[in-house]
Amino acid sequence: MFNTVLRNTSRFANKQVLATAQRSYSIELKSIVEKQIPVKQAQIAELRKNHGEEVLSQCTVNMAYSGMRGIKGLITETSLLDAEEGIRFRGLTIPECQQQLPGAEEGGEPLPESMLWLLITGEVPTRDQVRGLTEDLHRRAESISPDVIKIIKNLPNDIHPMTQFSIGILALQKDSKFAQAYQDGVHKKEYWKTTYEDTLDCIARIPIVASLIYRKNFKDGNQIQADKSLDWAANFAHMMGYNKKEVYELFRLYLSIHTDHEGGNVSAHATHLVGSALSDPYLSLSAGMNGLAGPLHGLANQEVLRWLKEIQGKLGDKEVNKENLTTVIWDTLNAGRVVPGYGHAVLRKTDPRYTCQREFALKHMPNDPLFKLVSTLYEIVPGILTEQGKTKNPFPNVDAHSGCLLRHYGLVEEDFYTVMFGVSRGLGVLSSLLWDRALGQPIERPKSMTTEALVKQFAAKKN
Ligand code: CMX
Repeated sequence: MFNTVLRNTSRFANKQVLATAQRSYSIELKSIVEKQIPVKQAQIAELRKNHGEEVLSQCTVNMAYSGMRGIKGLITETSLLDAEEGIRFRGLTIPECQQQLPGAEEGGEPLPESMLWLLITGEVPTRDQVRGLTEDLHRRAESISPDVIKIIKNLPNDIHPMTQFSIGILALQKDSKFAQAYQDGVHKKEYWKTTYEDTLDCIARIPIVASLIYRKNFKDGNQIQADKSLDWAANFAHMMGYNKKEVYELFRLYLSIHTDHEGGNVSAHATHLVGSALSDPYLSLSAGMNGLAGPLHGLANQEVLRWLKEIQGKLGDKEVNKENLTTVIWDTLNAGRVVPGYGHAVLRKTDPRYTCQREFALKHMPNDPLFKLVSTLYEIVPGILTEQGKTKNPFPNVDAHSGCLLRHYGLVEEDFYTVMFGVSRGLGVLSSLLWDRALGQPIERPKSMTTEALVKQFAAKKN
């Protein structure tokens, strides 16, 4: 229905009316943020006045040597992760988002624009607000610099798509309004305004960067122009060359659920850290993407697919049954490798992002052979990891499922999967960065120690 509405709008609407609508909608989002900023600032001032010296969390020596797991030392407003329950985006679980956030059609998957609105404002948008945001993003995408297209087209194909994506985001940086405003001597109270502009410009343009990388690396190299009658996610699928209704729905779901996972994960933390030096949103996001490109983080979706194919290769003509799979999983573990797509630094249950993708598969592709393999692995991997006794969480994470869905619809190039994750993650980490600027978060600079200093510290205590 949403598409039809959009199509009808773009077909019949008087251009001037549409331009007015775009302006008023985009200003509406910005003005909501503007109104929220003093309220949040006052809330924080009150909290700090009353509780500023209270201990939030302790840091033991073990924690310092274990990737700072469990130390509460960051403020991220957009989402919160519970070890048992999974992610809540501004207080809403994934099923609640699926129910409440406007989709392209009644009962359909949420539109990432709806999620973006929620992440930025904490409010569920109306259908009209989402439509306005979609139009605003289309308008912002139009002014992507031709230089960016040229840079991407000239990148050699043997550079990994994630590296190309990071380079592409850096190429967009020359249009940073924040960087320009800073050079012009903008007052620090105004930082958030150009961060807002960069955030929306960047989100509008990264699907062009990503789809161009895809077309160049894996297809005929020709850029497919945007279809402005489509929403942001469907248009991304379209620019990659996929135009089925089911693919549009998959993209909407995929690009909504990968947006945010509170602040401590590598991509969110890296974006926040780099942004804390007042590096602009493009520089910050590119840094986050370099973290997402690690195999223990976002690249795991690529690794899962490679591993599934490896399993299929090893089994050959043998039946895919629990016994055969058990042997293959132990082979992976005994080779000193991780089972990709399983485990998590915070979660201790099956990731709800896995569950909603599984539900999508059950609804749209229940007989897909790879989905059956993924499902059988779900039945046995947790038991094997528990038996091995190392991982704190033997259950699947988001990356265990996403590849088999994409592959089902013909998106077989697993080297590209993390780029899709990155396009989505941009929405969450840039929304957070916007609030970092709005709240005047300072440069991040935790204290580090040397082992020698710690040894001395404890020796001194003993004496
Ligand atoms: N397979 C095998 N061993 C695993 C494992 C897995 N899936 N998950 C954890 N372990 C091991 C760890 O490597 C570690 O071993 P050592 O003691 O030998 O170093 C031990 O179990 C304890 O690890 P943990 O505390 O349970 O997990 P961490 O918080 O250190 O790491 C994560 C979390 C995600 C990096 C880890 O579970 C992992 O490597 N998983 C596989 C890769 C993956 O799917 N990453 C994607 C995560 C989601 C995302 O960010 O996109």
